[in-house]
This record gives sequence, structure tokens and C-alpha cells, in this order.
Amino acid sequence: MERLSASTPLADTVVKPAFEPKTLKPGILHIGLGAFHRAHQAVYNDLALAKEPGDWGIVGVSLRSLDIVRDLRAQDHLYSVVTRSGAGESAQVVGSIVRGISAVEDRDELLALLVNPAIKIVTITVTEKAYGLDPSTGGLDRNHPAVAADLANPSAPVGVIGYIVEGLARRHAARQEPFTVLCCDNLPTNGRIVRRLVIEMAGARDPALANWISGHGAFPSSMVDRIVPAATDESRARAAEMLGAEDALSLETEPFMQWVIEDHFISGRPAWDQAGALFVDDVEPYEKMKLRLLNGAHSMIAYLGQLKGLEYVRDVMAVPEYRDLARRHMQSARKTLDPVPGIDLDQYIDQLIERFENPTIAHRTKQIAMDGSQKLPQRLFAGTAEALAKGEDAETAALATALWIAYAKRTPNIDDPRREELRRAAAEPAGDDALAAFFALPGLFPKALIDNRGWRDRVNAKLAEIEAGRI
Ligand code: CS2
Repeated sequence: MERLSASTPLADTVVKPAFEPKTLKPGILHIGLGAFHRAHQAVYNDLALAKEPGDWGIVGVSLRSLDIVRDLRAQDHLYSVVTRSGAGESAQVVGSIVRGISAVEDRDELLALLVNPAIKIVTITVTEKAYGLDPSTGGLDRNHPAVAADLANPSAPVGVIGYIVEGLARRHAARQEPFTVLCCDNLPTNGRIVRRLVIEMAGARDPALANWISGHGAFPSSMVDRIVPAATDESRARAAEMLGAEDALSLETEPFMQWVIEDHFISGRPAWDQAGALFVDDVEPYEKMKLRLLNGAHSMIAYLGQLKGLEYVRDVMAVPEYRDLARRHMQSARKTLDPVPGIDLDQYIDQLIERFENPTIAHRTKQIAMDGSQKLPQRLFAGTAEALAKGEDAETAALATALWIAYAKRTPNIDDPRREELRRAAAEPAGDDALAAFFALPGLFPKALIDNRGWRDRVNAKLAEIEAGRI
């Protein structure tokens, strides 16, 4: 079978870009070419360009991988997204990515693009752990390898914050406008976090640069949502059948997608609003809702699945007791949320249950279980502290926490940047407070949880039940 390219004759049933990808000019630089970006932002961008043409092609940057860039080049930067649910499936070819750059190979080209005035927006999906955020201070973690490298050698960056700072420094020196930085990772107030890290790193080299960024920069926050599992041989084979061509970059995803963005862009933006994105003054209520209801329950399901030998989210959801638990956890986390404009939280929860149950989406519990130390503070612990302060018992959150700890204890090779610390904590002799070593990990649990003896006892009791095989 031939490989997907601009000359592949595609079946009528395949949705194609409504514009000519070959002549699309770049206006966005996106860092982090993973599955999520390709099935979310790039899809919104295709829809926006169909409604309102403009120079908003995406230059996709991978900070670590060469393969994905090679695959993009081999396919004229085209790839497919297959949407699946019980109601059926459909395929679309996405045309928004106009170029791929690997920082491993082309650092200079990437730096040149960051100072190219055609690039108006830099968007980011690099996952929580790549920012180098110190959770205890909210500032830079100077021991994070990329942060340490970029502070020591700012003109040859390796990390995401280092690239942004060097790009902005070059713009400042050239007396240009800054680019807008739009973070699309699952962090609360993600724009504010990135702004703070960028200004801190800029200040370490030049206080005038930090001042300029704080006065002129734009870092809108955004909430992103679409369930996009890692591709597999089976998903690629299904895409090839629908396309009539091999596509090494194809992805499968659910029909649902959501994007809520603060409308603060220095030099314009694509008509993402016409593609269904919601522009609001304050994203925080939406972020909290999504992190605590969707991602919090997702993590709970993932650890449950890993401990019970259930490979996919849908398998966990097929056990009535676990599905009820996921719902109860969402209902309990919901009590910590303020009203979210335009959203009925009962319906939102019903929809999440249905999305998790989607029988056609093979989302590995192992994939979601990774990086718990980076995910759980915002998905679980912050909300738990608020729930306890309101007099709630936070029972399901105690169980979710115990599930993570049980998983960490059983998984010496846990996929987590704090693996060594977790391993040491797991090896501590248990005593009557088996969690003491985990609660002592810096920056992980809010002080209000550490100090709450009653809640600690509940987590300990849940852990004992899990370890005794009663849960
Ligand atoms: C998941 C998310 O892997 C994970 O941790 O919880 O990637 C989740 O699928 C997305 O945030 C959905 O928008």
C-alpha cells in the first residue's frame, strides 16, 4: 500500500482540508507534536481555516524526537484522525501542520523561526513534567535538567521554557512584538504558570528582558479536552483501510472535543471560536472542572485498572462497582467547584461516564497511570484539601490516593520523573502510618492534607484494605 501524501486519491467518505495545505503559510509554532496536539488543536485549526482563511499554518516542533518529523516530511505533513464511538466512525485528513522541526537536529532553524515575525503564537503541549515547575514554590525547579541547562547556557536552549525565553530575548533585541504563548497542558492557570517560569528564567539573564516580558507578553490560559490514546498497530491498520494508504501518524479519538481559551492575543489568532472553541475572560473554573472531574476520575480509574489487571479505561468502566465509584468521585469533587458558566455539571458528569465507557476507544490505564507525582496535585490533592475544609469526608479521594500509593509500592519501575523518591518512600518500613514517607515528599501534598490526621488515617485504612485484597 502506498503512503499517505498530497497526491493520494482519498475516498469521498474521508473529510479533507477545506484549504490547500501546500500554500498555507505558517503563523503558529507548536512545541510538542504528540498525539494530543495532532488530534485536538490541529483539528480545531483545520476547522477554523475552513471558516476563515488566513496565514495560520502550524510549524510543529518536537523537542526530543526525530521520527515524528521524518514521518511528517514523508507524508507531505498530512495525517489522519479517526473519530470512533458506538455510533460509528469517520476519518479526516488534517492539513494544518505545514512543517515539522526536530530541535534535536535543527536548533538554529527553530531559534530563527522564533524570531520570525510571521510567527504570532507559540502553543505548547509538552506534558506536566517538562516545564520544570517546582511545586513547593510555583517557580522554576533549578534541579530540573532542562531548567539547569537553560539557566547555564541560555543561547543554546534544550527545554521548553529556555526556548521561549531565548525566542523572546531575540525579539526584544530586534525590537519586535513578542509572540503570544498559549499553554495547552493540563495544569491549572497554565498561562499564569508559564508566564511566571518564563519571567523568572528571563530575569536570571537580564532583568530588562524580564520587565519587557511582564509588560508586553501575553500568556492566555486554556483548558483543553479530548481523549486521544497512543496509536497502536491496530489503530494504524484501521486508518489505512479507511484511507487506502499507510499513515504512520494516524490517530484514533472520540467525537468529543473542547477548548476554552482566554482571549488575550498580541497579534491576532485563527478563528478558533468559529471552530467551536469557547473564548472567556477567566478559564479557571473550566480548568478546575476538567482537572478534578475528568482527570481526577481518570487517574483513579487508571490505578484501579493497573492494580486489578484491567488494560483499558473501558474495561474498568465495564465493572459496575468501579463505574459507580468513578461517578461518586466526580460527584464528590464537584462539591469543590464554583458554578461554571454555561455548563450543567450533572450533564457534564453523565457525559464523562459515557466518554470513559466508549467501547471503541482503547485507552490504556497504564498510559494514564504514568507521571502521577506530576498529575495528582492538581487532579486530586488540591480539591481534597478544599473538600475537607468544607467539612466533606473526601472518602473517594482517600481511596484514589491509596490506589496510587499501592500502585507505586507494587511498581518499582514506575514511569514517573520522581521514581527514585517514590521507590525510597515505598521501601520505608510501614508502621501504623504507612504513608508517612509519601506525605513527606516535598511539594506533593498540600499542608492541609498532611496536617489532617483524620484524612491520613482514612488513606491508611484504604491502603490496608487494598493490600489485603478487600478492594
Ligand atoms: C489523561 C489525559 O493521560 C492522562 O493523564 O487523564 O491525557 C486525558 O485523556 C485528557 O486530559 C483528556 O482531555
